Amino acid sequence: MSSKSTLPYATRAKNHLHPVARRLFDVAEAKKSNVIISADMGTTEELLKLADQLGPYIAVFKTHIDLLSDLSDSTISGLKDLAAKHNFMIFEDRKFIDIGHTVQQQYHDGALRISEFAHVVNASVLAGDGIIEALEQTMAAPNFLYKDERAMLILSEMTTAGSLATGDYTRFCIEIAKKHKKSVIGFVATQALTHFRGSEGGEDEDFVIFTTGVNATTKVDSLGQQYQTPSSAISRGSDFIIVGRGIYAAPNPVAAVKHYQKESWDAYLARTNQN
Ligand code: 5BU
Repeated sequence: MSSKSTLPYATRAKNHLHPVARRLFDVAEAKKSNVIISADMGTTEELLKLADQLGPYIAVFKTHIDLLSDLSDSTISGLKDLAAKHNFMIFEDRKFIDIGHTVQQQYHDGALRISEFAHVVNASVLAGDGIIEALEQTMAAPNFLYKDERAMLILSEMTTAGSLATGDYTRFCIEIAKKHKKSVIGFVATQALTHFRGSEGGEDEDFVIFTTGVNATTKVDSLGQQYQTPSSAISRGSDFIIVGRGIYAAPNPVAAVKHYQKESWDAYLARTNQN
């Protein structure tokens, strides 16, 4: 985790070694938003409509591209156009988890075309750090079109009841991240990970925390999902909150996203002593 979480995003943007992390913080600062919409839609039309509606209020648009029943060229080009129009980044929550050779194929050139549109992806290190090395190799290949525009997060905790991604597992994620700063910019985690002994890094270390399981009004769903509020997540060290149903299933998603934007931005200002 970042010991830099009390610093403003602008400062972190200036100092970060990774161009993708710099851009994330720049976008957050420019839009005064640390909200990521989890766009769990089933069709391209719904996905692009949501991206256009909520684009002005979010920093990142999170996809599960395999939920779409009609993925095509127009999905990918539509998403990229809207990301440019509204200045948001795209995070594909693919949770890669396989041998290195397979994940390279899933990430790049596969049916889902993830490397083409996703600035950020995430990977589980259940199988060790070979998966990170494999994705890093693809991202750094001389003929890779998006060099310096792609990065990953390690899935170090999960929000579901009974998750096994805790304790030593999470500690192992931190160790791996420290060894792969060329491609790993942080973690998907429910909180800052500073309570892990040895997690504090050197001056140049600034891991970004993306936090799922955020909802302002609900505590759980019927399938094991567990929520915390936006202000709780940010005050516990999250840098970007990820909200799905709390926004897209609200009666008025634009009103809802503005509510989440304000609550989590205010919590960020408080955490960084800027209020
Ligand atoms: P919700 O509607 O806000 O509950 O959606 C949460 C989203 O975040 C959904 O896309 C999940 O796949 C994703 N998620 C999660 O809920 N918990 C996790 O630990 C991780 C991802 Br990693």
